Amino acid sequence: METDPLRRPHRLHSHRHRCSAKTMRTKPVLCTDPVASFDYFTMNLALGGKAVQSSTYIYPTLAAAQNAVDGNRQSISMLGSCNVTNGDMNPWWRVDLLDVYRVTRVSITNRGDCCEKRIEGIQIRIGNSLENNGNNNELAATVGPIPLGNTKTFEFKPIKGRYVNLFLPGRNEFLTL
Ligand SMILES: [Ca+2]
Repeated sequence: METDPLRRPHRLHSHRHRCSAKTMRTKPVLCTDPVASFDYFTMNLALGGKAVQSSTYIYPTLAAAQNAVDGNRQSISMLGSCNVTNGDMNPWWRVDLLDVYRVTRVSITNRGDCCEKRIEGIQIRIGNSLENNGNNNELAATVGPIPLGNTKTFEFKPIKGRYVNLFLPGRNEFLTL
């Protein structure tokens, strides 16, 4: 198995996850909301990453970008564990994994209280560039329908990168995870 010379598993183990070891072995992508994993150890790289977004809805705490990687999959937006942008054109959300990894899957939990179609068309983009806020990085997958409050995992060939973007091009939308 090819390994990534840039990986730092010890640092990851020290602060990156709240999942128990048992949970990580048996349900590697069910520990939190959006999850990025890579193919040597399966772990939740997104948890503990630093998230930002194109804008934040009027309730800055309830709608904060970091809520999408807080380890809590509560999908009722008003309970404060989802991110929400304003309804701008081309909204985006990005998590900085704080190091470069070979990312092989991303799991996304849709909002559970309304508006299930808002998530459709989101592009998962991964790479090391911050050009266009990271939205020009390699396209890993495009999100289709996800039922209210459900989680879908997207698997793809390994893509090396530090940034994982969820980018919704071409329409005015509230981007919520
Ligand atoms: Ca959350």
